[in-house]
Amino acid sequence: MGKAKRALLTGITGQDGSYLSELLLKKGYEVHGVIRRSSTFGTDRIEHLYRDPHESGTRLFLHYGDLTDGNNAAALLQEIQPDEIYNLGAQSHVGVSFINPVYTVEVDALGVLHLLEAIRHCGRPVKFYQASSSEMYGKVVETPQTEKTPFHPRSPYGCAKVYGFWQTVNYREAYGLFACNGILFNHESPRRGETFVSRKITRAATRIKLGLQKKLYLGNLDARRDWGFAGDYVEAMWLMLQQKKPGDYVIATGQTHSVRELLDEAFGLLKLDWKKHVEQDDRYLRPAEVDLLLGDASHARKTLKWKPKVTFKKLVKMMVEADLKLAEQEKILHQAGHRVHKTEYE
Ligand code: NAP
Ligand code: G4F
Repeated sequence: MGKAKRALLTGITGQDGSYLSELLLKKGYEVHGVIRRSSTFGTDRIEHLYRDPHESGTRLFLHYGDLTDGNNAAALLQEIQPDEIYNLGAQSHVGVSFINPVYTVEVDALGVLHLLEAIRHCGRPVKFYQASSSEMYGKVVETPQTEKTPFHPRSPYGCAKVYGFWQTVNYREAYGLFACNGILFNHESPRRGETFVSRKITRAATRIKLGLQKKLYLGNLDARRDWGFAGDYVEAMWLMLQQKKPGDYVIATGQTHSVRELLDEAFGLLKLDWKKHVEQDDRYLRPAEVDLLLGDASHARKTLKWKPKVTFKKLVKMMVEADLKLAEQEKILHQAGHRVHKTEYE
């Protein structure tokens, strides 16, 4: 048996990091993930994968680090000697990027450069995946969006991702690095962060159903997104790094839906009328909005032989069912006298 491939993931504690770790471990990889020091545990999404490091057979290893620290990137490469790096770490909330633009750029733009520089100087061939985003299309100049569609970012997050995209292309062209951009359109799951609109809706709808919450406050209901399932999308990331040549790929479903339609679907599954529960709140409006995203993943379909398996309806159902279970557990706690409270701030 050959030596197991070694992957290094930034953002391993995030939605995509957890699904990608599962996939790579199944494929026999040794997986190394970067985690940030925090005053509370932030490893819920990978708890089911983690084993005590002293246990034999452990293939998931965690290392402290931060994308803002270039020395850390170089040291991790030296220590781990990975074959593949997946850069999933980011301040990934578009709304928050308007509030913390400089920090967002330090992590989402310069963080990419730190990793590329570390690879360039490490003296080994390391394949690199950059988590680029459909947010780069912003004020879209054509629909659907492909790898050839020009970018027009509409947020500090979008601008930072454009920087990371071009620096990845640049290191590929200038230094011959095997570096790929996945231009991923919105992808969700029961593990999605609770302040992104899909999860905010499925969490609230299920809590409202069980009497744990009365209202849901949202921003722009007219925005349209191409929403897919995160579990499908991480497979495309891996496929990109298994090709003969590096490249850039749009990953999307080719269907677009409005936030309103997402509300119809989620509340509809619970036989609730969302109009009775949802109120608009200007706090959730952004200084500039991305009105419509719709991706054309023909290149990935043809070259990677990748296609999404989970439809919009199936995705919303999966999220509603998972959140209903969560709400039921909350209700038991609530009935036992525990305080069940959620802070809404994004
Ligand atoms: P996510 O759930 O928000 O996870 C982000 C991850 O980045 C977390 O593990 C977080 O760690 C880590 N992180 C944040 N700041 C960091 C820093 N300074 N140094 C090191 N790590 C840091 O995001 P996701 O949905 O999994 O998305 C993964 C990547 O794909 C991101 O780069 C995102 O911008 C990009 N993307 C996402 C989508 C989407 O629809 N989900 C679409 C296109 C592109 P903590 O757990 O400690 O906070
Ligand atoms: O769920 P969202 O916050 O996702 P957004 O802004 O599209 O960004 C996500 O997808 C990107 C890919 O295109 C990723 F790169 C990025 O990291 C992130 O994962 O918002 C979706 C839409 C927006 O138009 C927003 O204005 O929903 C609208 N919306 C309406 N009310 C809301 C809310 N968004 C949030 N987060 N919270 C609301 O209350």
